Amino acid sequence: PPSSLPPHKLALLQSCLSANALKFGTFTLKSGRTSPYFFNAGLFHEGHLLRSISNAFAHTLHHSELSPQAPGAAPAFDILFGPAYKGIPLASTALLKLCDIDETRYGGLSYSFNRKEAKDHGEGGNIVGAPLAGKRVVIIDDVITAGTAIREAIEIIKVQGGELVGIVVAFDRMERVGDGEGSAIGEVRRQYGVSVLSILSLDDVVEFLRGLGGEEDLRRLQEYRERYQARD
Ligand code: OMP
Repeated sequence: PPSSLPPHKLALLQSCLSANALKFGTFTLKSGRTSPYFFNAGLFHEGHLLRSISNAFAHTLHHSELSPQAPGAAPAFDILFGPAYKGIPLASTALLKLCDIDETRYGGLSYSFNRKEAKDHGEGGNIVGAPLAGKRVVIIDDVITAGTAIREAIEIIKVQGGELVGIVVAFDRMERVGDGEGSAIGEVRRQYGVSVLSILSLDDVVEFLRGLGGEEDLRRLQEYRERYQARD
Protein backbone atom coordinates (compact mmCIF):
# COMPACT_ATOMS: atom_id res chain seq x y z
CA PRO A 1 0.00 0.00 0.00
CA PRO A 2 1.22 3.58 -0.65
CA SER A 3 2.40 5.34 2.51
CA SER A 4 0.06 7.73 4.27
CA LEU A 5 2.77 10.23 5.24
CA PRO A 6 2.06 13.96 4.79
CA PRO A 7 3.69 15.67 1.77
CA HIS A 8 6.37 17.58 3.71
CA LYS A 9 7.61 14.33 5.31
CA LEU A 10 7.52 12.47 2.01
CA ALA A 11 9.45 15.27 0.31
CA LEU A 12 12.18 15.16 2.93
CA LEU A 13 12.34 11.36 2.85
CA GLN A 14 12.79 11.46 -0.94
CA SER A 15 15.61 13.97 -0.47
CA CYS A 16 17.20 11.76 2.21
CA LEU A 17 17.30 8.86 -0.22
CA SER A 18 18.64 10.97 -3.07
CA ALA A 19 21.35 12.45 -0.79
CA ASN A 20 22.11 9.02 0.69
CA ALA A 21 21.55 10.75 4.03
CA LEU A 22 19.47 7.82 5.24
CA LYS A 23 21.57 4.68 5.08
CA PHE A 24 20.71 1.08 5.86
CA GLY A 25 23.40 -1.32 7.07
CA THR A 26 25.24 -1.69 10.38
CA PHE A 27 26.29 1.44 12.28
CA THR A 28 27.70 2.17 15.72
CA LEU A 29 26.04 5.14 17.39
CA LYS A 30 27.55 7.68 19.78
CA SER A 31 25.58 5.92 22.53
CA GLY A 32 27.32 2.61 21.69
CA ARG A 33 24.19 0.97 20.24
CA THR A 34 24.47 -0.93 16.97
CA SER A 35 21.87 0.44 14.57
CA PRO A 36 20.55 -0.90 11.23
CA TYR A 37 20.21 2.66 9.93
CA PHE A 38 21.90 6.05 10.18
CA PHE A 39 20.73 9.54 9.34
CA ASN A 40 23.50 11.91 8.20
CA ALA A 41 22.29 15.50 7.85
CA GLY A 42 25.77 16.58 6.70
CA LEU A 43 24.97 15.14 3.27
CA PHE A 44 22.32 17.77 2.47
CA HIS A 45 24.96 19.98 0.89
CA GLU A 46 23.64 20.32 -2.65
CA GLY A 47 21.42 23.33 -3.27
CA HIS A 48 18.22 21.37 -3.91
CA LEU A 49 18.77 19.22 -0.79
CA LEU A 50 19.45 22.25 1.39
CA ARG A 51 16.27 23.76 0.03
CA SER A 52 14.34 20.62 0.88
CA ILE A 53 15.56 20.33 4.49
CA SER A 54 15.23 24.06 5.17
CA ASN A 55 11.68 23.99 3.79
CA ALA A 56 10.86 21.14 6.12
CA PHE A 57 12.22 22.99 9.18
CA ALA A 58 10.40 26.19 8.24
CA HIS A 59 7.15 24.34 7.59
CA THR A 60 7.39 22.54 10.96
CA LEU A 61 8.03 25.78 12.87
CA HIS A 62 5.43 27.80 10.97
CA HIS A 63 2.72 25.22 11.75
CA SER A 64 3.70 24.74 15.40
CA GLU A 65 2.53 26.34 18.61
CA LEU A 66 5.80 28.32 18.53
CA SER A 67 4.19 30.38 15.79
CA PRO A 68 0.55 31.04 16.74
CA GLN A 69 -1.47 32.06 13.70
CA ALA A 70 -4.21 34.10 15.41
CA PRO A 71 -4.54 37.60 13.88
CA GLY A 72 -1.94 39.92 15.38
CA ALA A 73 -0.12 37.07 17.18
CA ALA A 74 3.66 37.11 16.91
CA PRO A 75 6.09 34.17 16.91
CA ALA A 76 6.99 32.91 20.39
CA PHE A 77 10.72 32.95 19.60
CA ASP A 78 13.40 35.48 18.68
CA ILE A 79 16.35 33.34 17.63
CA LEU A 80 17.01 30.07 15.81
CA PHE A 81 20.14 28.61 17.37
CA GLY A 82 22.09 26.03 15.31
CA PRO A 83 24.70 24.19 17.40
CA ALA A 84 28.10 23.89 15.62
CA TYR A 85 28.71 22.40 13.20
CA LYS A 86 25.75 20.63 11.62
CA GLY A 87 23.15 22.96 13.10
CA ILE A 88 24.68 26.06 11.51
CA PRO A 89 23.36 25.76 7.94
CA LEU A 90 20.12 24.26 9.25
CA ALA A 91 19.27 27.21 11.50
CA SER A 92 20.36 29.91 9.07
CA THR A 93 18.52 28.45 6.06
CA ALA A 94 15.42 27.61 8.14
CA LEU A 95 15.22 31.30 9.08
CA LEU A 96 15.63 32.32 5.46
CA LYS A 97 12.76 30.00 4.48
CA LEU A 98 10.55 31.35 7.27
CA CYS A 99 11.26 34.80 5.91
CA ASP A 100 10.18 33.62 2.44
CA ILE A 101 6.93 32.30 3.96
CA ASP A 102 6.10 35.57 5.75
CA GLU A 103 8.60 38.39 5.85
CA THR A 104 6.46 40.63 8.06
CA ARG A 105 6.24 37.89 10.64
CA TYR A 106 9.75 36.46 10.53
CA GLY A 107 11.88 39.17 8.92
CA GLY A 108 13.03 40.61 12.24
CA LEU A 109 14.09 37.31 13.83
CA SER A 110 17.71 36.14 13.99
CA TYR A 111 19.92 33.10 13.84
CA SER A 112 23.04 32.36 15.85
CA PHE A 113 25.48 29.56 16.58
CA ASN A 114 28.37 28.74 18.88
CA ARG A 115 32.05 28.55 18.02
CA LYS A 116 33.56 25.18 18.87
CA GLU A 117 36.85 26.83 19.91
CA ALA A 118 36.92 29.63 22.49
CA LYS A 119 37.97 32.97 21.01
CA ASP A 120 40.02 35.31 23.18
CA HIS A 121 40.76 38.14 20.74
CA GLY A 122 38.96 40.24 18.14
CA GLU A 123 35.25 40.63 18.82
CA GLY A 124 35.46 38.04 21.61
CA GLY A 125 32.65 35.81 22.76
CA ASN A 126 31.87 32.40 21.42
CA ILE A 127 28.51 33.14 19.84
CA VAL A 128 28.26 34.19 16.20
CA GLY A 129 25.08 35.92 15.08
CA ALA A 130 22.52 37.34 17.50
CA PRO A 131 23.52 37.42 21.19
CA LEU A 132 21.28 35.10 23.20
CA ALA A 133 20.95 37.11 26.42
CA GLY A 134 17.31 37.80 27.27
CA LYS A 135 16.05 36.24 24.03
CA ARG A 136 13.64 33.35 23.41
CA VAL A 137 15.65 30.68 21.67
CA VAL A 138 14.70 27.66 19.53
CA ILE A 139 17.39 25.04 18.92
CA ILE A 140 17.57 23.67 15.36
CA ASP A 141 19.55 20.45 15.10
CA ASP A 142 20.01 17.27 13.08
CA VAL A 143 19.33 14.14 15.14
CA ILE A 144 18.31 13.22 18.64
CA THR A 145 19.26 9.78 19.97
CA ALA A 146 20.13 9.93 23.68
CA GLY A 147 19.84 13.72 23.85
CA THR A 148 23.50 14.37 24.71
CA ALA A 149 24.10 16.83 21.87
CA ILE A 150 20.85 18.70 22.62
CA ARG A 151 21.74 18.99 26.31
CA GLU A 152 25.08 20.55 25.37
CA ALA A 153 23.26 23.14 23.27
CA ILE A 154 20.81 23.82 26.12
CA GLU A 155 23.78 24.43 28.43
CA ILE A 156 25.29 26.98 26.01
CA ILE A 157 21.99 28.87 25.84
CA LYS A 158 21.76 28.90 29.63
CA VAL A 159 25.35 30.16 30.07
CA GLN A 160 24.63 32.93 27.52
CA GLY A 161 21.49 34.01 29.38
CA GLY A 162 19.02 32.96 26.70
CA GLU A 163 15.61 31.43 27.39
CA LEU A 164 15.04 28.04 25.74
CA VAL A 165 11.50 27.91 24.29
CA GLY A 166 11.67 25.01 21.85
CA ILE A 167 13.69 22.47 19.93
CA VAL A 168 13.24 21.21 16.37
CA VAL A 169 15.28 18.30 15.08
CA ALA A 170 15.27 16.84 11.58
CA PHE A 171 15.21 13.28 12.90
CA ASP A 172 13.89 11.72 16.09
CA ARG A 173 15.24 8.18 16.52
CA MET A 174 12.60 7.58 19.24
CA GLU A 175 14.97 5.60 21.43
CA ARG A 176 14.96 4.87 25.11
CA VAL A 177 17.69 6.63 27.06
CA GLY A 178 19.96 4.00 28.63
CA ASP A 179 17.96 1.37 30.49
CA GLY A 180 15.02 3.72 31.17
CA GLU A 181 11.63 3.70 29.47
CA GLY A 182 11.46 7.37 28.46
CA SER A 183 12.58 8.78 25.10
CA ALA A 184 15.31 11.38 24.79
CA ILE A 185 12.75 13.85 23.42
CA GLY A 186 10.27 13.04 26.18
CA GLU A 187 12.85 13.56 28.89
CA VAL A 188 13.98 16.91 27.52
CA ARG A 189 10.34 17.96 27.16
CA ARG A 190 9.56 17.02 30.75
CA GLN A 191 12.75 18.45 32.21
CA TYR A 192 12.62 21.84 30.46
CA GLY A 193 8.90 22.15 29.76
CA VAL A 194 9.41 23.19 26.14
CA SER A 195 8.06 21.85 22.83
CA VAL A 196 10.41 19.41 21.17
CA LEU A 197 9.43 18.80 17.55
CA SER A 198 10.84 16.59 14.86
CA ILE A 199 10.31 16.46 11.11
CA LEU A 200 10.95 12.74 10.66
CA SER A 201 11.05 9.83 13.07
CA LEU A 202 11.89 6.14 13.00
CA ASP A 203 8.15 5.42 12.68
CA ASP A 204 8.04 7.51 9.49
CA VAL A 205 10.95 5.58 7.97
CA VAL A 206 9.28 2.26 8.82
CA GLU A 207 6.05 3.51 7.24
CA PHE A 208 7.94 4.72 4.17
CA LEU A 209 9.82 1.43 3.70
CA ARG A 210 6.54 -0.41 3.98
CA GLY A 211 5.29 1.60 1.00
CA LEU A 212 8.49 0.84 -0.95
CA GLY A 213 8.52 -2.85 -0.12
CA GLY A 214 12.10 -2.90 1.27
CA GLU A 215 11.67 -6.25 3.02
CA GLU A 216 15.05 -6.94 4.64
CA ASP A 217 15.74 -3.34 5.76
CA LEU A 218 12.20 -3.11 7.06
CA ARG A 219 12.58 -6.27 9.11
CA ARG A 220 15.84 -5.05 10.69
CA LEU A 221 14.35 -1.63 11.49
CA GLN A 222 11.31 -3.21 13.11
CA GLU A 223 13.54 -5.45 15.21
CA TYR A 224 15.59 -2.47 16.32
CA ARG A 225 12.47 -0.48 17.10
CA GLU A 226 11.10 -3.38 19.15
CA ARG A 227 14.30 -3.44 21.16
CA TYR A 228 14.99 0.25 21.78
CA GLN A 229 11.76 2.15 21.29
CA ALA A 230 10.81 4.40 24.17
CA ARG A 231 7.43 4.45 25.83
CA ASP A 232 7.66 8.15 26.60
P1 OMP B 1 22.69 12.11 20.93
O1 OMP B 1 23.71 13.14 21.35
O2 OMP B 1 22.91 10.76 21.57
O3 OMP B 1 21.27 12.59 21.02
O4 OMP B 1 22.97 11.78 19.42
C1 OMP B 1 22.83 12.76 18.40
C2 OMP B 1 24.09 12.82 17.59
O5 OMP B 1 24.48 11.52 17.16
C3 OMP B 1 23.95 13.58 16.32
O6 OMP B 1 24.16 14.95 16.53
C4 OMP B 1 25.01 12.92 15.44
O7 OMP B 1 26.28 13.41 15.74
C5 OMP B 1 24.96 11.47 15.82
N1 OMP B 1 24.04 10.59 15.02
C6 OMP B 1 23.64 10.93 13.75
O8 OMP B 1 24.08 11.90 13.15
N2 OMP B 1 22.70 10.15 13.07
C7 OMP B 1 22.16 9.04 13.61
O9 OMP B 1 21.30 8.39 12.97
C8 OMP B 1 22.57 8.66 14.91
C9 OMP B 1 23.54 9.40 15.58
C10 OMP B 1 24.04 8.84 16.84
O10 OMP B 1 25.26 8.64 16.96
O11 OMP B 1 23.20 8.51 17.69
